[in-house]
Amino acid sequence: MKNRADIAVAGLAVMGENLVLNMESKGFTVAVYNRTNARTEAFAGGRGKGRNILPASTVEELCDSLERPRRIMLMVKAGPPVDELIGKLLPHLEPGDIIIDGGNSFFKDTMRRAAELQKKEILFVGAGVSGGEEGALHGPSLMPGGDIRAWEHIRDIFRAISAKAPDGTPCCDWVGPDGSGHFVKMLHNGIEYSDMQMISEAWELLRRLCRFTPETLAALFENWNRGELESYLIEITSEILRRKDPETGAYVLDLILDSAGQKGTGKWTAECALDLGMPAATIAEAVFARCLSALREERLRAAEILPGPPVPKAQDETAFAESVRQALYAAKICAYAQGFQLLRAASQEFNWNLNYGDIALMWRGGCIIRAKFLDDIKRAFSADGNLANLMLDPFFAGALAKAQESLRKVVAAAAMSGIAVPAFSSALAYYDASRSKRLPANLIQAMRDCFGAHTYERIDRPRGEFFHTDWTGSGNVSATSTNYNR
Ligand code: NBP
Repeated sequence: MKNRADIAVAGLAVMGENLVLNMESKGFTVAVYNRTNARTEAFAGGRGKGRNILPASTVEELCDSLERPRRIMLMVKAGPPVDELIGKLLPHLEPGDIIIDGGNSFFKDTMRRAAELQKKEILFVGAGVSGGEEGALHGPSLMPGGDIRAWEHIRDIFRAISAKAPDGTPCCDWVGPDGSGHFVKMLHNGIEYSDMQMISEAWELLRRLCRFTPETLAALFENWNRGELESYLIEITSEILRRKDPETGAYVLDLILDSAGQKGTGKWTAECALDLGMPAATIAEAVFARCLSALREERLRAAEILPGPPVPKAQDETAFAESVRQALYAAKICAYAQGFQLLRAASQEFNWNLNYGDIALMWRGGCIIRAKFLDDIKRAFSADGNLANLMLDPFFAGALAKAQESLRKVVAAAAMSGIAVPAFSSALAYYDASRSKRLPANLIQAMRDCFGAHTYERIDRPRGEFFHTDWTGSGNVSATSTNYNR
């Protein structure tokens, strides 16, 4: 074993431990530290035993055990623990050393830390790590961003441990400056929320309108996984549908309470969309859908009071199932279009100069939203790096032209049957609003001007000129001095 380690991992909960084992299996010597030393000892004497792992009981010992420049990857709970640990490490570091935060930190915290550490000449990297504990052990998707000078020192380790796409390309590339790596990871999770919600809505429609059995449904999803919807989430859906509880013999899915949890990255994505004024409505709907599902007691009470229509059986189940498949594909394109629109807005707002196609490639392996579909997104952005909206790429525009009718049919059938499909509905509304030459927003502007003298622009005058009408005849023709038009 080498005297000095190639890299350190601080934080030995499930993600940290698995990343260490992954790094070690690729030939790197890894120094390890955990705030509670008993965990370090348990790991070194357990899963880490007999491997090229150097346990450290203090941060000082950890820093001493590393090659220079030091590379220290933090795998601790996001938030104050990251600041606390960085504070403990700093006295033992030298200019040029590298701290990588591999946790799910909020990208604005990463931007703050990057700026603070830059003053101390420490190279800070915020790396999104996706794929859960399995990914950490066998190959995660890695999305590092921050001080570009760190990349040459961590590239080989990161690419070695990352997942590989079906063509062998590592699912890891440099994302961009300061908080961009963590932003991209957050966005990945937001998209994951919408993917999961839309798949669940598709399943609900097939179950209730086609009355398919779990076995038929599982076979259907398996079949879908051979086409344009091919993805990890569709694959696990068919496996989940088949799984039976060994004790009761019932399908496990039927035993699971319909109240969805969340850890907050979907909410962050929706908040960022609001902050940047971007219509990522389907991602936000997926977050709200989980919130509504969690209000189970209220739903049960309302179910006794609020009426809805009877749920009819689809007349041609095979045809309806195909419409649901196409609707899912169309809605997925709309949700990803929203995600990339948000990414573009963030890139412009923070001057990150992101490469959207390369980001799509990083998600092809290891992570939860891995899908064949991402290759088409890469192709779209390679053809036009300034593509304003994914839906306008010729391939996706063509796919939407084919599938939009199915999305309408399915949303209409759901509405007439009283089945809530918030993500499908919101994707359709996004599609239709995005292609509308004229929206009813002129009435909104008129109302705002009427009650608040907020002014409006006119279609027969240049943009940037603002007008006010004396709607009530009160003689007040002066507009508010604050420009509320944005
Ligand atoms: P947790 O998020 O459960 O964090 C536990 C770790 O944080 C332990 O090592 C704990 O040390 C350490 N820690 C805490 Br809590 N407060 C600390 C402090 N003030 N100073 C130093 N260490 C502190 O672990 P995880 O599930 O392995 O996730 C690690 C990171 O990776 C998180 O940011 C998570 O969001 C992210 N992530 C997780 C997944 C996943 O699937 N779990 C996937 C992708 C990313 P202790 O043992 O002394 O309490």
